[in-house]
Amino acid sequence: FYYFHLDINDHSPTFKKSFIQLPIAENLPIDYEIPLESAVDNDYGLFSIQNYELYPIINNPFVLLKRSKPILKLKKTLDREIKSNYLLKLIAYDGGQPSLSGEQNIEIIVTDVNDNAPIFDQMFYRKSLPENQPIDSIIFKIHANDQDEGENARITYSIEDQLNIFNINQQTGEIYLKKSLDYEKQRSYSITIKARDHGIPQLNNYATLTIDVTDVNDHVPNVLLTEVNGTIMNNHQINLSECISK
Ligand SMILES: [Ca+2]
Ligand SMILES: [Ca+2]
Ligand SMILES: [Ca+2]
Ligand SMILES: [Ca+2]
Repeated sequence: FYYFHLDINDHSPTFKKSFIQLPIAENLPIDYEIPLESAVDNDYGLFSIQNYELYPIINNPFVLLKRSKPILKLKKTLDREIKSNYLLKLIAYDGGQPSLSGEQNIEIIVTDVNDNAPIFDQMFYRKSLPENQPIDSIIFKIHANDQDEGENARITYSIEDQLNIFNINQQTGEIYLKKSLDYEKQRSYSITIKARDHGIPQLNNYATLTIDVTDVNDHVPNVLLTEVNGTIMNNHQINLSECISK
């Protein structure tokens, strides 16, 4: 009993780990509680741990609940797309005069949830194409952006319509002409393009591409010859074989 009165505050509160990382999904509900490990102080009574504090005070989505052990409680919704990590400091104090303390740094890593659908740069696109546009040529490139990360942001493009006249590269969004156009048959096409991500569940969005087919002069050989003759005569000598091959 004599020794009890002689106890001095010769131990500081100590955390088992001075730094911990806590991965937490961005859709964690408000008031969710995350229990933390208590610090240890080998002194008795008041000289043992009396209090915890959590920093920073502002710009911290968590508050500290002080029960028998410290608990983080979420008070603001998280959004990984805005802020993906928080550096917090938990300090344990004993009741000595002056009090001794120990601290633990906590990195909150906000992990991604698929909460954003791909967004096209535009909802409506328009493109003019001559009716003699070569098959398999790239006629357009469409682009959508997804703010999530990893698979949640990986986009696959597809053409929804069954026209079978256009093809799309699922990864790049490049659109190809698959069949020849004919101004006399159809002057305009409207295709719906879907962008989906690879999250669970998948999210998607749509855009519309309107293609206007433009008329091309039927007398193509005459036009070409005139151009070839004109160009070459204005420059150097006439290459007869080139003229004939056209
Ligand atoms: Ca102590
Ligand atoms: Ca989010
Ligand atoms: Ca997200
Ligand atoms: Ca997404």
